[in-house]
Amino acid sequence: MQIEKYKIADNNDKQIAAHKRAFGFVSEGVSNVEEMLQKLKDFQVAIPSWALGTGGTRFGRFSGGGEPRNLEEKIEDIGLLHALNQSSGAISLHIPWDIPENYANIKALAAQNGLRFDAMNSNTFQDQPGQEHSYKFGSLQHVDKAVRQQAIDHNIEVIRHGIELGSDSLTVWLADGSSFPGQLNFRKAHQHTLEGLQEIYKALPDNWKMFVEYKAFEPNFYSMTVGDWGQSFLYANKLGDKAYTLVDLGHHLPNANIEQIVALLLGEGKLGGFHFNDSKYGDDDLTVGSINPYQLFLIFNELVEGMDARGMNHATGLGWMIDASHNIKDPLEDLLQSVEAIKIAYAQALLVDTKALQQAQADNDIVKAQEILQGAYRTDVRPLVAEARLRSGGALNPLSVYRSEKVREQLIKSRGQKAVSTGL
Ligand SMILES: [Mn+2]
Repeated sequence: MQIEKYKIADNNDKQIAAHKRAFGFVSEGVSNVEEMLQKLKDFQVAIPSWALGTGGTRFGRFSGGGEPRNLEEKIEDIGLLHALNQSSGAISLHIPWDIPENYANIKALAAQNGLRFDAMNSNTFQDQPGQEHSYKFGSLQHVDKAVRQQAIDHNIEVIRHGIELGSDSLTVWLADGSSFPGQLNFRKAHQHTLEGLQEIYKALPDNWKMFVEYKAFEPNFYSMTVGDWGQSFLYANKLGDKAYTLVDLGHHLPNANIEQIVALLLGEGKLGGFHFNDSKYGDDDLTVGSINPYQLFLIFNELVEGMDARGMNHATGLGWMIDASHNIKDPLEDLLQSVEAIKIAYAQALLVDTKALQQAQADNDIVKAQEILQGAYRTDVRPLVAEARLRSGGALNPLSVYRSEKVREQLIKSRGQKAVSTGL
């Protein structure tokens, strides 16, 4: 389904007077409001193909109905989001869940929906039907060379699909590790993994990037072979200039200082991409900004400061993606909330008076530094984000249009109550 432009315009008309008042109020306090709106318009967040269906836990999965049944319907769903928020202009595919049957048709459909293809994601954490060797005891780290080769070949196949679609990056997340002391020789596991990544790296086209994603625990519970930013950074450094660390917010041990990790990786020129989500305990895959929006703001503050210091374009300098999939919300509503939370945190970070903050740091004026950060954080930037969206042709309030147009009801009508998306 599609939401006609006039319906978005009708909805905007009803809210425009209130919006203008709120926008006028907040924009008076912003010195470079036009520049800021342009940055907000340019900033796009990729949607992963696996976030469009209801996720599950190991205890169960509760489908909400009307989930996309194939790649075409996944693209249509992201097209819907993008029509509403004008900020979800990319899709990130997962192989083998989303192998295109016809590249030209898929590319045309994506273009119709205003979408490009973001990072490609490989999968060596599950066994697929007909697969020769099992990943039960790991993939690139495996003691058996044949298993390692199978995982290498799979990643190279993913790159080939990506080339056909016009993607320019590969994200490698490995579930490799061990669940019990003594199970694994750490040194050999590391060496095998490095050698496997090197083989995959060799198959990257010149203009591609490779993102090495880390995760502190799960599915393995004693050790992860790419378990933290230090391990990922080590691999990325050894691989070469096209390899980068990817930070997934949910992949840290509790209370990790993610903003500091981001600052250091950016400073070293090795931060490649981002997976947004939120968590209370671990890798909870909750809606971005739903638990700790202040941390999200602090991360964006480091991103903006660090990217500006290196002269990087905020919109294109790093890979921005949501990576969440949970059990009880309508996935499309969740994604609208997630993108909104990201843009709010970005807008707040753009408001930080960097010069004044640097002066406060130079003066060791901690109180002033906190006032500057929290002054930006406590500004209601929602009218700025909405204005940027309005100027791009989106909805002032995407969620209210989604609900008033009864999108989920229509998707259930056309796809069925029992339609279940591929993925986790
Ligand atoms: Mn991730």
